[in-house]
Amino acid sequence: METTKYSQCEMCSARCPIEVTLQDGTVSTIFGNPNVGSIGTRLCAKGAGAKWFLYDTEKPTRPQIRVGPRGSGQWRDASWDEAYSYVAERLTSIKEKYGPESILVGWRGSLNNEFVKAFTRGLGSPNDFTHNSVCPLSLHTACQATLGVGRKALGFDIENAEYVVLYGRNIFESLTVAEVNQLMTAMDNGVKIVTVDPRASKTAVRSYYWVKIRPGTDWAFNLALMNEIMKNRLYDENFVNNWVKDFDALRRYVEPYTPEWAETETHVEASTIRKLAREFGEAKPKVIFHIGWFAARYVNEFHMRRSMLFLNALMGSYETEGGLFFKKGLADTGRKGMKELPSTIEAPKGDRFDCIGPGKKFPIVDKSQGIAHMLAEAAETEKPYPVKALMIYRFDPLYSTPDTKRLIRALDKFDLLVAIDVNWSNTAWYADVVLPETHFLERGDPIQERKGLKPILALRKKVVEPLLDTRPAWRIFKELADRMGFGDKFFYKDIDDYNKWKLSDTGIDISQFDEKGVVNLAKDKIYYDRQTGLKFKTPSKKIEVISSKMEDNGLESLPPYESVKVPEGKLRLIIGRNPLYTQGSMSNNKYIKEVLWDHPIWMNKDAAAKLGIKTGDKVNVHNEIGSGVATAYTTDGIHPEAVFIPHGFGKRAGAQKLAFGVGLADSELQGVVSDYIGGSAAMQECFVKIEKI
Ligand SMILES: Nc1nc2c(c(=O)[nH]1)N[C@H]1C(S)=C(S)[C@@H](COP(=O)(O)OP(=O)(O)OC[C@H]3O[C@@H](n4cnc5c(=O)[nH]c(N)nc54)[C@H](O)[C@@H]3O)O[C@H]1N2
Ligand SMILES: Nc1nc2c(c(=O)[nH]1)N[C@H]1C(S)=C(S)[C@@H](COP(=O)(O)OP(=O)(O)OC[C@H]3O[C@@H](n4cnc5c(=O)[nH]c(N)nc54)[C@H](O)[C@@H]3O)O[C@H]1N2
Ligand code: SF4
Ligand SMILES: [Mo]
Repeated sequence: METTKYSQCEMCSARCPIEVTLQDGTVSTIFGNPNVGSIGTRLCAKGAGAKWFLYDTEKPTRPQIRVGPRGSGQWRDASWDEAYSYVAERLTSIKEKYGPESILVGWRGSLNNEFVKAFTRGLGSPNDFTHNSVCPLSLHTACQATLGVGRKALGFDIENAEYVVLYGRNIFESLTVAEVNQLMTAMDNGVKIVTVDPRASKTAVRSYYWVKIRPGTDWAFNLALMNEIMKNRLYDENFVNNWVKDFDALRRYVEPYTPEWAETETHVEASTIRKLAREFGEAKPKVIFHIGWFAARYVNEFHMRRSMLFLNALMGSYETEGGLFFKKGLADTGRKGMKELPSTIEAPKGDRFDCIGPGKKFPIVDKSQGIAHMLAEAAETEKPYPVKALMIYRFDPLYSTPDTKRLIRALDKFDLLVAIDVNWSNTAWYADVVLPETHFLERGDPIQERKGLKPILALRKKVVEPLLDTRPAWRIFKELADRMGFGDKFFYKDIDDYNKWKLSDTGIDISQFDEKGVVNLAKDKIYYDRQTGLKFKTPSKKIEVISSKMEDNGLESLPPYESVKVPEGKLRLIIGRNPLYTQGSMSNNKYIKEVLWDHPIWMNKDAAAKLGIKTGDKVNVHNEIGSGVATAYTTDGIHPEAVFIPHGFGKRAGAQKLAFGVGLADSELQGVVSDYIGGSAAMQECFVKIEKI
């Protein structure tokens, strides 16, 4: 018998709404949910790989307790009861001996955030942290310091834009289906894509203009663009007068940064910068300087992202058709918000492990995000206190944060490592206990509010019964909390009960999801009034060139640009995603592996020739942090200072037979360097030597 069910994909964090067809209870096809306009209707290759992942047998099939040394891969099966007792007893004794703050809980943002946060609060630890410091943290910090809101408050009306400027934002490969659809529609409408990238990505080659920039110099490029736009009064005066605080300070600041100055620094011709500035000025406000996503690249990332926010302000492109917009949610449709479990539990106070806070190394970083790559330093220095237990949910810090060897040494100082994962991550493989979560098609999760111009609520429902002895997050955290003596804080019976509680103030009933899997909250697009109604949440309620938040914390809002340098004889390792892998978590998928087994290292043809290297040669890639072997691919399509590999290869969990050891892991070559203000790991402050083997 054929049945159709609606859910959400979780092969990456875009969570595309899906329609799953079952034949006699077995998944036959997964497509996009046709009821959701442009964000539905299609899946990417990774989404299609979900079916293989469901029936994959190389993942943990029941709770595992380590019996050999850490990382040896020697495990024994355990019942849930035994695994919970093992974790709860050790957490309790660590808490008694070292205090709750010695327990760290790291997680990648997901629909289950609320259970992880509530659990950490229940433990009494101030130390939960997300994966964001190795993704968009600097961008987020820049948005908060400049606009008073986080990066997620903004969306992009790409379909109606005239120009979309992408700084490495590789929409066609580092993709979400919705954004790809939007950009393709925009291309049909005649949009001009300008891609700034040292490398000919698949987005760069489909662009109107590919700006082959010298890696790490986007800030200089933007300073010169602003110089040209301001000098020639190409900006939106009305918008600037209304919404930009200290505009004159910005004008004075960019004066020395002429296109000629930028040409030397960025290797982009001054005439190109002038031409683009003029074209943007003519097309405004329908110009989007896409603020991007994965900001974890350079030490000056924070200022680079701020310059993008300023450029959008000069174009007047906030809250306009074809520009950026504030995402709208339940509150904008006259409803009350959904309830969240953590808000019912008091947040623990006290110093954090990651040096966030006034007077600390990262005074303006959002502590609700945390800084994952400070793990090693915290364990090494034992400052402000020793850290002893690490619980990880849906995150693989041992693969996703820089300097694997250093982190392993640091993890060895922990008394307890617990991983809650659907698969064998590198971190799970190194843990003491693995609690396997059920595949996303086998479980329900909390309702998601998908904010946008036309917001919706989306619900993940169980599509098939679990095949293995796994449990969903709502149950794992509830049952662990029970064992730890704070089960009363997890008061719901099951996920349906929890979701009904979440909706209880909204006026929406859970049965409304039955028909389409989603509830549409608005018929028409919602815009705020551009003259009076924009929701910047800075103290001045404007876009702050001189940022109150920065100045209050002793940080200079407009510091001088510092020239970028590459050490003699070395090349900069730049990174990115590829369309078939999701970070580190797709490399053992049989469907995906059939299409892309390994990936070569891209080198500039001339730079490679100087080293006697040509396409197909095996090369040794090394530096003071680590080394590895790759196959060279030489091309004109990359700046001579750079070499490129995508993240996702060189995995180390022995149980993953397809992925194990295939390819080069960038995290084994990167040192721990931070953007000194934004808090992100500056992963591309990484230089390597390459030799032919
Ligand atoms: N298929 C797939 N899609 C994904 C993901 C995935 O894993 N797989 N992950 C999702 C996630 S978590 C994220 S954060 C996003 C990331 O998406 P993007 O922000 O688009 O990032 P990346 O793919 O990391 O890098 C994109 C480009 O940045 C370029 N680049 C390197 N150095 C510089 C530089 O100095 N200046 C400029 N301008 N460009 C530079 C690289 O050459 C690369 O082409 O993708 C999301 N989508
Ligand atoms: N060196 C280097 N480091 C990087 C990057 C890079 O390019 N180079 N990219 C950075 C970026 S942009 C990001 S976003 C991060 C990503 O880093 P992570 O957040 O660590 O992402 P993944 O590598 O996808 O690992 C996520 C883990 O979650 C598990 N998982 C997936 N679905 C579920 C689920 O439903 N439940 C549970 N419990 N687990 C699940 C997967 O099996 C996997 O082990 O890495 C960052 N780190
Ligand atoms: S972009 Fe692809 S992998 Fe990510 S949620 Fe959508 S279909 Fe799934
Ligand atoms: Mo990311």
